[in-house]
This record gives sequence, structure tokens and C-alpha cells, in this order.
Amino acid sequence: MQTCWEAAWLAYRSPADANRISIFCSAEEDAVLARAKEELALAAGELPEGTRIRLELAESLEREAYRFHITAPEIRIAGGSTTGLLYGVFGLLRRMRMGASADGCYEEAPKNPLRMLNHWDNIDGSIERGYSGRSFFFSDGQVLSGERIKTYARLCASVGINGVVLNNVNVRQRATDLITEEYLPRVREIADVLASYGIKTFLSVNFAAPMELGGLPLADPLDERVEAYWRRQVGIVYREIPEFGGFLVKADSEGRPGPFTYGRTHADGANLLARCLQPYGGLVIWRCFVYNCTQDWRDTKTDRARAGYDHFAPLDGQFLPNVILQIKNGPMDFQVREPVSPLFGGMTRTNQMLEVQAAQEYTGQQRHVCYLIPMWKEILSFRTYVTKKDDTVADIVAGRTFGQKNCGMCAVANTGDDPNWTGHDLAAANWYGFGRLAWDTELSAEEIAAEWIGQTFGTEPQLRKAIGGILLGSWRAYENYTSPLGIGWMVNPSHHYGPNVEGYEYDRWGTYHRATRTAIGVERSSRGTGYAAQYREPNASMYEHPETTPEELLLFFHRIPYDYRLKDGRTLLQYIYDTHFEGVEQVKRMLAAWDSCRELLDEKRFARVRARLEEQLESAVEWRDRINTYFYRMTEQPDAQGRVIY
Ligand code: GCV
Repeated sequence: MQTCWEAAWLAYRSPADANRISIFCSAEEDAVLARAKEELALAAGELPEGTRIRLELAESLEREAYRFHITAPEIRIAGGSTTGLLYGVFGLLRRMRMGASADGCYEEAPKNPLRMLNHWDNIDGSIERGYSGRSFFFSDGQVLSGERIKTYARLCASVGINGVVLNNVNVRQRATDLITEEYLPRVREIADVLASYGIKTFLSVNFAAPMELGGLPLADPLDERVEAYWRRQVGIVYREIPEFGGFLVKADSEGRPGPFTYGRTHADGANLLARCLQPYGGLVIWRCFVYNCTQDWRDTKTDRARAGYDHFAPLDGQFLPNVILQIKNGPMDFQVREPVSPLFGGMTRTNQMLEVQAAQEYTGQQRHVCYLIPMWKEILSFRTYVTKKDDTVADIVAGRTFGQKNCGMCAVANTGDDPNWTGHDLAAANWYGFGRLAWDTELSAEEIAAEWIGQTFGTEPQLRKAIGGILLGSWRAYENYTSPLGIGWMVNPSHHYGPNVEGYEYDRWGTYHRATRTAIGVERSSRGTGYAAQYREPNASMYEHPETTPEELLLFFHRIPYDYRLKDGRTLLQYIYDTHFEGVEQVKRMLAAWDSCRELLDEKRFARVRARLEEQLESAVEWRDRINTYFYRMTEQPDAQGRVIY
């Protein structure tokens, strides 16, 4: 028997009693349809007794779209395919469980073609940047199976996720072997379960596989032997898993092998794999996270923020149609605040996918609450000005701007084998929210939070108000007590948890704030590294000047003296002090809000979240004091409000 939190937001409150409802189905049975019926049977207790459900296919609908028609006690669900029907069942249940049972007709189709999770799971069972236990796909070099994978697939399908990359983009140890006959039969078992929920399986591959597995002396993408190797290997993969989605590749990035070794471009590398996958309808998802990770901190000319655009924008138009470039939301690396990557809008003839990170590497590691949907909404709504209309990031990755079909959104997954899936119970809102947002980028962060709270904890107004308040204020609170105004990186090196103002200041990663006693920041305008000019107008001009740069990104784009006056008249220094005091107060209020729900929550879950909030408060105090003290010692300027700074 699963505890309620093991089924996360699909924990149905009433016992399953399939006899309460009757299901009539005109569509031909397949594995996905069987899941749709199974789900209805499981959730029958949530539907009024005597409900009659008709499932049918409708040619007028897109493949993944659905429509349902409620005229109690009858509900007709139509899907463009059995996958559409499955989404229709989940859509209906969501509405019912949120208390909206009124008669009516509802139709939905996903906004993004691809809605994927990337797992950074290693074959030994560890998870890179995993904060929720170990992998449920791999352990000790073996591929796992079992009920948890099925529940995972249900949860993913319920929010519309349709692609999953099982293994880490850093393909180390024996993970290179996942594309061989030794592992494929077990990978296929997972792929079958996922496929029965409408989800395609993808694998990350090692660009040097022709050498590591194929015994070749090189992995040059233009060498015939290398291409022959990949053709053979891709054939083996598809023989075992005909529905296989394709490969995800991290090449020439943070020490991973890639085409640069042979003087070739990323287009050469990606197109090689694309040619081999094309006959099977497979995709190559190629990451743009490419930069110099062996920079000398004394080198002030090299700007890591420029790297993605500098490497990839010149290649626009050179990638085959089944290649997708996967672009992190910002030019650096999932900091709490970054501008949108200028690659969005910087390329017009290349398939693009937005990569966000649900795993909270730099946003509190699932020990802090940090609901990321408001951040992702801002990124999606960013206007690139690449065209006169339909020019936002959401438009581009949905294919509305350039009419592409191979595009969408992916998130680095935040799940593991912890009983509650995400370590922090409230971090599941980011998993749920990613799926819902990738399905419908128009949904608001508030709506998504309300849905998740209603299905996870219950629909009592008090829960919605208190937990909704915690979630919706959490990103800003985290930003307030950590590094200010887009500067980022003031974390402990390597594990990235907790404050360390100079942790990355003299390191090789290209992530410097260059604070002195008078000013802080890297100048990225034309007076500095020129990064701002990678955007289209009017964005480039907006970021060129401190006065027109959105204030929350001021220190990302400019080197600013501490006595600089912000729009509200405060100095930069006073702003830093104030936000750090305020961030801690916000966490105290979150704790009080959580306490106000005690009577409405089960004891264990209440205690688990409370313990994490207590840790968050302790950590926020540490952040506040380290940051404020750092700037106080640098400037010797006291807080205008006379608060204690050490
Ligand atoms: C999977 C950051 C993380 C790495 C991660 C990398 C990437 O640098 O710290 O753990 O590697 O991003 O996205 O490839």
C-alpha cells in the first residue's frame, strides 16, 4: 500500500471502487488506452457514483489533444489518439478533484511539442545534483525495474510529460554501454512502461563511444568509420526499442569529448548522429552549454556569458531538421537570477529547446523552498524581437515563431528514490509545475500552485492560502537572502550549497564578481565584454546602460559603485543590506504560514516540511550575515537603519 505522499499529487482520497462507474470505449485497445482505463478505475472514488464514461477517438483533434464533455451522469472523452485520451482522463480527474464538476465542454492541446525531463542519473545509482536520494533507474551498474518506475510514469503523464532522458549528460563509467546489447533489453523494459504512458525514452550518449566501445582510434564526426559505427549502433538500439526517442549529447563541455578535438564544429558532430537516427525518426538533442572551464581568473577579457552565443549563433542554419539545440535558460548556469540566453532570438533556422533546472542546484537544493514556476514564466514571456510578433521564448520553443515541430521544453529532474520523490515535499510543485507549464505556457504560477496544492494536500481554502503564499513568495525570498541583483555564484564550490562570497572568485570557472571596496560586477556593455550586444534591439540598448537595465539584473550587466542610487533612491549598498534582512523575515513568515496548517496536514508530512523550513531559516541567517558582513567590511559603511552587521 502506498502512503499518500508516495503517489504524490495522484494520491486519490477515496478508495478505488471501479463498480461506482461504467466505462464504454469505442477505440481499439492498446497499452496506452489500458492505462487510461486503469487510471479511471483507480480514481473511481473521486467521481460521482453512477458516472458513465465514454472514450472515443476523434480525427478532428491533434494527436495529443483531448476534449471532454460533461452532461452528468455522462462524460464523453475524445482524444486525437489513445495518448490524447490518457491526457483527457488525467485532465478530467484534475478538474473533478479541484472541485469543478460542472457540466460543460473542455478542450486542450499541448503548446509545446516536446515536454521532457532530463535525469542526471548515473549508472552506479548516484544522481549528479540529486537531492532526493538515489536513482530509481539504475543501481550498481544495473538497470532497475519495478513499481516506482510505473508510478513515476503515471505522475509524468498526468502533467503531460512526453519524453524522458534516463541517464546523466555526463556519460561516465559504464553508462556509455547503455546503447549496447548488454543493457538494451533492460532499458527496453523501462521504455515499455514509459511508452504505455505516452512517454518516449531517450539516452544521453558519449561522443567518444566509437573509441570507448567501437575500438576505433578516433571519434571524428567526418570519418567514415565513425559514421559506420554510429549507424550500426543506432540500428541495434532501434531493433531493441522501436519507439526510441533519440540521443541527448553534452559535447566539448566541461571536459566531455566532442568534435573540437578534430577541428570540427558542433554542427558536424550533431549532424553525424542526426543522419544515423533519421531513418528511424530519432532526434539528436545537442546541448549548448559550451564554455571555457579552465579560465584564469586574472583574464578579464574572456566572458563566460558570451560563450554559448559565440559558439552556436554562427552555426544557425547548418543543423539537420532532426537536430534540436538544447539551451539553458540563461547564459551562465541556472543561477537564481540571470538574463535569458541570447541564443533565443539569436537563431532563426535552428530547432530550439529551453532547458530549465527543477533540481535546485543553486536554489537551495530542495532543503529550501524555491518554487521556480514564476522564474520560468518570466523566461518564457521574454520578448526577443526576432520577429514583429510571436517572438517570445515561449513562442520560439513552441514552434510558433518559425513553424518548427522539433522543439519544446525540458527540465533537469528533481526526483529520486526518497519516499516523497523530491526530498522536500514542496519541491514536488516544481516537477508538477514544469509539466503543466510545458503543456500550457499560458497557465499562471498561481493557478499551477493552486492545482498542485489541491491535489496534494486538499482543497481547503486555508491550505491554498498558506501553502500558496509560501510557494509564490519563495523564489524572491531566496533571491533576497542570497547573491544580489544577478551577480550569482556566491556559493560553496563543488557542492554549491550555502554562502561563500569568494568561493568562485579565484577559480577556473569564469564566474567572478570582482568586488573591490568601491564597486562590484563585470561590465558587459560595449564598455566591457560586449555581451549586451548579443541581444536584438531594443534589448541590446536596454542592457547597455545601467539606468535602463532592469534593476534585478543590474549587477549581471554592469560594474556598479556601492553608492549608486537605485530607482527608489536607495544606494546599491543599502539595497543589499535591506534585501538580506528582508529575506530572513520572509522565511520566518513561511514558517508561521506552515504552522498555521498543522491541523489540516498529516503529522509526518507536517514535521518533514517543518524541519526543512527550520534549516532554511538557519541557512538564510547564515547567508544574510555573510553577505552583509562582506560588504560592510569592504565599504565600512553602516546600515542606514542601524541593524547589526558583524
Ligand atoms: C551535468 C553544471 C552542474 C553540473 C552539470 C552541468 C551541465 O555545471 O554543476 O553538475 O553536469 O551544469 O549542465 O552539464
